[in-house]
Amino acid sequence: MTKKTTKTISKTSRISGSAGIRANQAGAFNLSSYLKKKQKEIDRAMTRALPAKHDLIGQLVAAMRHSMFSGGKRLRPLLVLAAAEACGKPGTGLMNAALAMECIHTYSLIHDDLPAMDNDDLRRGQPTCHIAFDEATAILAGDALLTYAFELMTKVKTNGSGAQKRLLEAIELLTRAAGMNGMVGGQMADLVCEKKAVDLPTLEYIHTHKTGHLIAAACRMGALLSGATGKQVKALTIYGETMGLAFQIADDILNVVGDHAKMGKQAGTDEARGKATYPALMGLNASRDHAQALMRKGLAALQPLGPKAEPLRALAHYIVEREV
Ligand code: GRG
Repeated sequence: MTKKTTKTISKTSRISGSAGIRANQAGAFNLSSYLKKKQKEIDRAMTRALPAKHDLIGQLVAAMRHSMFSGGKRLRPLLVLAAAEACGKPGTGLMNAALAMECIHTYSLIHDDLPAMDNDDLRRGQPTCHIAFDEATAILAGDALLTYAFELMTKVKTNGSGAQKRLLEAIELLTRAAGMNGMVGGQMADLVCEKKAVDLPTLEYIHTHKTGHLIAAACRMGALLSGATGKQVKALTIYGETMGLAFQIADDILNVVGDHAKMGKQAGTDEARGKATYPALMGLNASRDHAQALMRKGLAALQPLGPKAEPLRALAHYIVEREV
C-alpha cells in the first residue's frame, strides 16, 4: 500500500489524549469521557457507513478509510451531536448528518495535503493519503468523500413539523459551507494571499471561509435537525461562528508554538509558506487574546441553553486551549 516510506509519529491528535484535554480538567464537566463515548459512537457509525471493499474499487475505499480512521478528533460531528443535545433533543437520526460533516472535513484534508496545495507528507502522525496511495487515488478518495456526504444527508432521519424543510435547509447549509462561498473559496483566498501582506478583514475572510463556516454549519445543523426553536438555532449559530474563527486562530498559534510530536504534523509551516495568519499579522499574544474574546462571545450565546449546553462549553475551552 505505502508507495513512499515516511517516518510516522504515533497517533496523537485525538481530543481524548491527555495533551488534548489538559485545559478542561479544571471544570466539573468531564470532557474526556464525554469525548471518548461520542468518538466511539461516531467511529462505529462511520465503520458501518464505509465498509471495507475488495473489488475493483477496493483501493479507493481503502484510501478513504485510511484518512477517515487515522485519528482525527471528530470535532465537527461532535459539534452536530452536542448542539442537538444542547437544544434538548439529541435523537439518533442525526448521526448521518454528523458523518457527512466528517466526510467533507476529511476530503478537505486529503486535498489540502496534495502536492498542488500544501504538499504535506504527514497528517496525524500518519502518511497523508497521496503518500500512502498515490495522487490520483487521493484525489478520487477526496471526491468520493465529498459526494458521499450528500448521500448520507439524504438518509438523515428528522421528525416533527417542518422536518423536511429543516432537512433541506441543513443540506443547503452544508453545501454553502463547503463550496465556493465557504471552505473551497476560503482555500482559494488562502492560496492567492500566500506571501502577500494582508489586512485584518482579508485575514478574517480567509479564516471564516476556510475553516469557520463548516464548524458553524455543524452547530447550526445540529440545532436545526433536532427541531430546535428559532432562539436556540440563533444561539447555536453565534456559538458556531465565533468558535469556528477561534478554532483557526488557535490552529495558527499551534503552527508557531505547537509540539510537532503531539500534533502529528510539522510546526512552523505557515511562516515558511508565507501564509496569512493571526500571529503573523498581530503577534502571538494579541492572537491569544482575540481567540479568548471569541470564546467568551460563544459562551455568552450559550447562556440561555442552561446545563444541557455543558459539553459545548467544555468544547469551547478545548477549541482555544488545545495542544493538538
Ligand atoms: C477542493 C481541490 C479542493 C481542495 C479543498 C478546502 C480545502 C481543500 C482545504 C481547506 C481545509 C483546511 C485544511 C482547513 C484548515 C482547517 C484545519 C485546521 C483543519 C484541521 O482540523 P482538525 O484539527 O483535524 O479538526 P483532525 O485531524 O482532528 O480531523
